[in-house]
Amino acid sequence: MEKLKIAIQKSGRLSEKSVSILKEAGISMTNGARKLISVSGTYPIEVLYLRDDDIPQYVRDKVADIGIVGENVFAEKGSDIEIVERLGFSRCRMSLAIPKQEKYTGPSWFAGKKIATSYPVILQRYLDAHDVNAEIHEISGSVEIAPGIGLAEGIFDIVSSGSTLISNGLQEVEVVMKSEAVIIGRNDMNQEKRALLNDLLFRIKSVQAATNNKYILLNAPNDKLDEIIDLIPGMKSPTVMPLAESGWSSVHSVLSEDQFWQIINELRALGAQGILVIPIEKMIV
Ligand code: PRT
Ligand code: ZN
Repeated sequence: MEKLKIAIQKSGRLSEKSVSILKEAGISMTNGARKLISVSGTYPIEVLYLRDDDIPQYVRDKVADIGIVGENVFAEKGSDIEIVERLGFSRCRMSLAIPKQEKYTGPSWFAGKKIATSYPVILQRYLDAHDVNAEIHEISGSVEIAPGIGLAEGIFDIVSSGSTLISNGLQEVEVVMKSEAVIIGRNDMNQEKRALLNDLLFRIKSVQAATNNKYILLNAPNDKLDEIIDLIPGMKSPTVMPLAESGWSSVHSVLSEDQFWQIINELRALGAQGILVIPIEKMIV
């Protein structure tokens, strides 16, 4: 039987989440010890633990069928492969930054200047799109110190909170791309692997839907029932049951995390009481 080979980061910012996504999808690894390869007793899958930068190449070369990387790594090294699913974690952005005392005048500020980065492909694409001729100085780590030691006039790097830039006396001047963890793959997988991948994606989406939603129970005065039901339409429609006390009903539904606080306030304003909110483990829509 075919196995789906998935490459994930061996150790770094993506590792823990990558392992837990597989685990929540019901795929547990026989040796959690992070060898090069581990197999699952519960699913026809083989996991390869690699440096994130190498994953696109391994997928392109068919050593792995799919991989989990930051979108930034996909944009830099992912030619001939594609994003099959967005995972929504490890969000960050790729930005240009310059010393804070400099006055930024737009992308043309970089004309004729030296920019240090570990992402020359994405940067060159950006410079070309803005018709700017700058010199790219490729370095593999600690990009943020380059201006301070006179190696470059600006940098292009990953930014998350922005505190690394600030502590190095830099200001963020352009956000070139936003990034999140993604599953990458080839489009020429055989039917059996494609079926395994679709099943894995189905499981991952069910877990994601569940974490993005909450189960809600509340008591509603019957004269406000219609308005309350409009606020929490649920997956199909809410369950409504009469309470022992006349004039009241119990309403059960599903509520998305993003709308949560706003809707809770509206429900209270309509007289809803005894609101209980419960996490959902898996959700099949
Ligand atoms: O060893 P390996 O090559 O596998 O790992 P790596 O060191 O190349 O990657 P790793 O584990 O650091 O990051 C993996 C992925 O996490 C990246 O490719 C991004 O997609 C994503 N990610 C999310 C980040 C950050 N947030 C982040 N903040 N990657 C790096 N950073 C760095 C950033 O470069 C900055 O220097 O963290 C520093 C702190 O950021 P601030 O802005 O919060 O100060
Ligand atoms: Zn890396």
